[in-house]
Amino acid sequence: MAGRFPEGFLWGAATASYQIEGSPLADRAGPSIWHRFSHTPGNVQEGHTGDVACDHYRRWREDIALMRELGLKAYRFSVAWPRVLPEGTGRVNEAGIMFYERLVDGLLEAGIEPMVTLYHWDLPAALQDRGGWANSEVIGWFTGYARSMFRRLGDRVRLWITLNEPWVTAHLGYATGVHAPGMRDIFAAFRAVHHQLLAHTEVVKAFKAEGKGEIGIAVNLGPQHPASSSDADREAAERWDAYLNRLFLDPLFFGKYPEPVVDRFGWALPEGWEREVEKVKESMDFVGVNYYTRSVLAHDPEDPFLSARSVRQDAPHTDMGWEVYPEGLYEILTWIRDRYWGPRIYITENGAAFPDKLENGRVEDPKRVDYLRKHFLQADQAVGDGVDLRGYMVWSLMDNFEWAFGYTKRFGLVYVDYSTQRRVVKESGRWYACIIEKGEV
Ligand code: IFM
Repeated sequence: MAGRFPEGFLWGAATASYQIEGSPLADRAGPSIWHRFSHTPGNVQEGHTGDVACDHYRRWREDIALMRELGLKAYRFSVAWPRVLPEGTGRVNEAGIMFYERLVDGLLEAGIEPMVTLYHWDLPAALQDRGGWANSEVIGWFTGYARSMFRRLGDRVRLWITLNEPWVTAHLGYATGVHAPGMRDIFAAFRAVHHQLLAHTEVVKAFKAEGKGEIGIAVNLGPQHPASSSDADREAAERWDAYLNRLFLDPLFFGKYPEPVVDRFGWALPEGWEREVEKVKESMDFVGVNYYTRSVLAHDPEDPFLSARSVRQDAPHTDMGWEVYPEGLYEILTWIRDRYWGPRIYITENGAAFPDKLENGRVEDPKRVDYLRKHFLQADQAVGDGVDLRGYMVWSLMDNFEWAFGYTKRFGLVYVDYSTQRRVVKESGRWYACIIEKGEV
């Protein structure tokens, strides 16, 4: 099977600020919730922090050269809000914003289209002290910050993403506490859902009033399959589907929260929410899809959360313990096409972690090549079946700080030797460069 992607298809790679930049407090930047969280013992594997990461804050020129070597057409990165506004609101920190201005100019000079994510999890710690995403004031804070970014970069950046994986922010950050800010409060998690939806919408409105280009959201999605044909397993899978896949997209397209989620948590929608959520409908230009795997679910009354447990399949898994399931990408893309009337889509993340080794100056990673090839083919099939797919950002450009796993998981097309900061293009990176050049899988 071979696939040809449309002319102008945006092949790229993605990263995020806290995961690669390092120097989190440089040039008067404020601390983020991830700075605080990673410096609290017990939160991140092996006590790793983002203090140095890939040192991209200082090596960004070298990293643009690497992107050129790979032939990337686009590069998705995020802005660290506390570099631009150390306290989260107020006056812009010139040195912080200049870093991103230089990065964007460098990308454009190299012929690489920047795709900018405004929020990829590094909230200014000062705003967490005021409740973070659980406080409705965050809508105004986020809009103010976004306006500053549009004003400074809007003349050069065409592609914008408001929030990365808002479900992860709410679920892992506020419900299970595995991510910053480390809260375990399901009601705070729902407030974080609601406020992210409203903040996203306000920012889209601000963009439409002033900006040129396209703006969307990046959501993490994956098929939720039942482990058997029993009604109980089917319902367990439906609950997860509503909670993971539809929690943001249903409000954004239909102006309504998915019923199974509301029912499950005995969640009487707070006063005014039903009315507010109606207004978040259909405001953006595209859906960004972050796809990694699927889940297979069985009903489990012991599970306190959604009465469901995930059943491991007899199939290859990545180093994250995630099943390799390329068909799921086709399933998700065509599901979006059918359920939400065929919106424009970018794959804003897809990739795999494997325990790569640097040997004799080379990194052979055939499993990643195989993973990517199979996913590209599924994407191609979806394009053939009418999905309006415009681009594909591989996660990740280079190995980086994988949140609670620290540096123990390697997702990069480029290997990073953290003891020297040497970068080595992996076999998968070379292979990807050939695909981009030919425009064919
Ligand atoms: O590293 C993360 C990224 O920050 C968000 N999406 C999933 C990736 C792999 O876990």
